[in-house]
Amino acid sequence: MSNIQRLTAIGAGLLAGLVAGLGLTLIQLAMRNWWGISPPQELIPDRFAPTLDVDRFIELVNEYGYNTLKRFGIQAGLTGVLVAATLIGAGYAHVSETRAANAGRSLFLGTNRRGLLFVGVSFIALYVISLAVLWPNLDTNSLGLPPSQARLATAGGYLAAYLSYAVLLIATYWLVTQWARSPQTAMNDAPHDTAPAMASMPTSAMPITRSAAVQTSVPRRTVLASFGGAGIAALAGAAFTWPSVRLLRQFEDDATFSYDGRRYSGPGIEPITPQDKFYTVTKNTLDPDVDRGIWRLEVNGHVDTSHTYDFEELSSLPSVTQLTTLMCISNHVSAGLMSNAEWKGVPMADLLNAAGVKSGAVEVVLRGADGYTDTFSIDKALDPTTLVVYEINGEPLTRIHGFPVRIVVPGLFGEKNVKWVTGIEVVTSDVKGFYEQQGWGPNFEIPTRSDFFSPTMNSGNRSFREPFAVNRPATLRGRAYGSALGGDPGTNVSKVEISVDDAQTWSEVTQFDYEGTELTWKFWSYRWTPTEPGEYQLAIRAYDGAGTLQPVESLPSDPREGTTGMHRVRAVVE
Ligand SMILES: Nc1nc2c(c(=O)[nH]1)N[C@H]1C(S)=C(S)[C@@H](COP(=O)(O)O)O[C@H]1N2
Ligand SMILES: [Mo]
Repeated sequence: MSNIQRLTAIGAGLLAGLVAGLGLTLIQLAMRNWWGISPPQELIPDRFAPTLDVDRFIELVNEYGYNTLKRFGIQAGLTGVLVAATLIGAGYAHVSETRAANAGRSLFLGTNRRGLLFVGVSFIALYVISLAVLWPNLDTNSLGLPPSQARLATAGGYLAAYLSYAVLLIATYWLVTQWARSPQTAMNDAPHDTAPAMASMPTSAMPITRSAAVQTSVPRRTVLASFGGAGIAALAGAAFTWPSVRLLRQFEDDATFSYDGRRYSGPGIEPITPQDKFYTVTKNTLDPDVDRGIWRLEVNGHVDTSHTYDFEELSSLPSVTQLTTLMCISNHVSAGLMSNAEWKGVPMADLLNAAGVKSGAVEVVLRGADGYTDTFSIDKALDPTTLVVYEINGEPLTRIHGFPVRIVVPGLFGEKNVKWVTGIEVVTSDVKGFYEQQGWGPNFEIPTRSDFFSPTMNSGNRSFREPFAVNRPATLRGRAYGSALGGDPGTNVSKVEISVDDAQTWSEVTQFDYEGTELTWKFWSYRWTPTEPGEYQLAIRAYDGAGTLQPVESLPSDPREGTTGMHRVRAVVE
């Protein structure tokens, strides 16, 4: 085989691999769409994000933003799969076209034993590696299949997808090389046509092998014809590209980029956050779109009797409604990754008691349809305020807030409030959830905090936008949230104090526009009448129900307590 023929073959292999890779991507996107099966391109970032060290993770998020990291993860995954698919195509061409391989008889679609072996080994290796590496994440299913079924669905889906790739690769390569041969030589050649007659001959005695046939044709024609083949392959590629691009565009519209990190803050905020304004955080690039009919909740692990609930059974159990404030651990002082709502659902304790928690239980592990996991202690799980909820402010949860069912666990950071929950497993050891593995924690209790939200501040909430007027009363307003550690019984925030002289002297705030409950924030207001023009440094601080002062020292982002500190705002009086 001449060098030019070898190069032509490798080129055909690359092309066939790329086309088959695009086909694979298309099949994966379709499976994601129809059956909720997350492809490796989506699970690999999920698999490795938790292995990042917490400080590195905070650094990366601060530098690039979560959305950029997600985009990078998905793009790297999509590109990686296409590159791998293309290289396997080249490998297939190389192995198929060696003299030894061509000396054997053709099996079907121009394959020979060596070529088939190469595809088979690549297929098995990729499949086994995918399952082994992604094992912890295979229980992801965006339609809401419970973990045990989701794992089977994903394993089956990968099998089908990889097999499709193998068949596409062989077929496309055959198409390209078939075309690359001139009509006459293709007729003389076609080893698969003549093979039956020669099957009984020793291979070495075969008069015409495929490479021999190619060699007998005029090389220039072969090269020209292979351009024709390339054209056909390019057309086939385009046929895959078009729907792929369409699906990718739909993916972009659907992706979480537009709402991940949505905040709720500013002078207009209400004590109870409307669902469509509720702050939003998700690890996902594409959130689950759970089908309530398919969705199930498995309660299992260290219990007497496991049970799987469907939505109807869960929502027909005795329910409670409860006001609860949620806050993300990445919320900055006075920022808006915090909201309050009225939740309706079933106490987790009812489900656990029905299952019968065995002695020795330590934690519950919660799983979401997106493969997210988090944990808290069995005591917290059995606390009557820890809920498995399906309504917020009297409406079903929307997709982005965990439809159809999520966890609400008062006093613990947002990440413990697992959305799209499909599994509650009782365990006897200290298991680590998605972010916990990075090194966050161990307490996850929202510390007592307070801030100003009105009047309007400049970005960063460090100064008021408009000057205040001498001797004219102004109303300052803000929030206060007390740690669940204090305040039992009674309200969590026992006192709020304000300073207008740079934290030198403090006055108690006595007006509360929203008292809330022991599980929620409060809204406070304060009439301030400055008597002298000048610059003022205002500050606010709160005490929890046990009378403990909030953390006042500024911690930019602490893996244990999140961002803490006292909110200080500059005011100009004219
Ligand atoms: N399944 C699942 N649950 C999840 C998350 C997630 O990515 N997946 N993010 C968590 C984080 S970090 C926060 S702060 C809250 C945010 O809930 P919200 O978007 O409804 O406000 O959900 C938590 N629950
Ligand atoms: Mo969060």
